[in-house]
Amino acid sequence: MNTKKTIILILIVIGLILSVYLLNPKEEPTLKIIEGEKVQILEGEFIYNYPEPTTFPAVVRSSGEKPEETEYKGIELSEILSSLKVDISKIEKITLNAEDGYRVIISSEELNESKNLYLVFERDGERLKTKRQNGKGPFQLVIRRDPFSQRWIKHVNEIIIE
Ligand SMILES: Nc1nc2c(c(=O)[nH]1)N[C@H]1C(S)=C(S)[C@@H](COP(=O)(O)O)O[C@H]1N2
Ligand SMILES: [Mo]
Repeated sequence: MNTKKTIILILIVIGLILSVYLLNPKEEPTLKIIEGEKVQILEGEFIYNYPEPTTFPAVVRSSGEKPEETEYKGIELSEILSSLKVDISKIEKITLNAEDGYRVIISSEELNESKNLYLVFERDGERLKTKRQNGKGPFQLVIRRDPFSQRWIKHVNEIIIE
């Protein structure tokens, strides 16, 4: 009787632990890079472990809040593309798509301006949270010359190169 109860208890505990794992799958963020027929899926770790990310200050103006001075960490867009062997000189435009359907188009002129476009993954030393976690990440494009941040596309999950 007692061993039966113990076994049932152990099974319940195992069931609970399993359900916690199954209901909270650790979603690894990814970024899809599309260039014609070529599709590359970048794992979050590729971005997070990028050898020399850039840190820069920015002022964030979220609607209804006062401007906030922050520090972002990310990678310059043209640099990621070069590291993926994309020929920057042949790009006409880049379309960035987000999880919520938001879309931003970057012209080749903008791409060639240095220190303007950054794919960021950290703000003030903290990883950007996902949309599900009510954050602005896991990846966001920060356009330093767009001070009102309308084009700072949050939750970027696809980059189309044309
Ligand atoms: N994915 C996504 N990014 C987006 C938007 C959006 O609706 N979806 N809105 C844009 C606009 S119009 C503004 S003003 C800023 C506002 O972002 P925040 O309020 O989270 O700071 O995000 C920009 N990036
Ligand atoms: Mo906005």
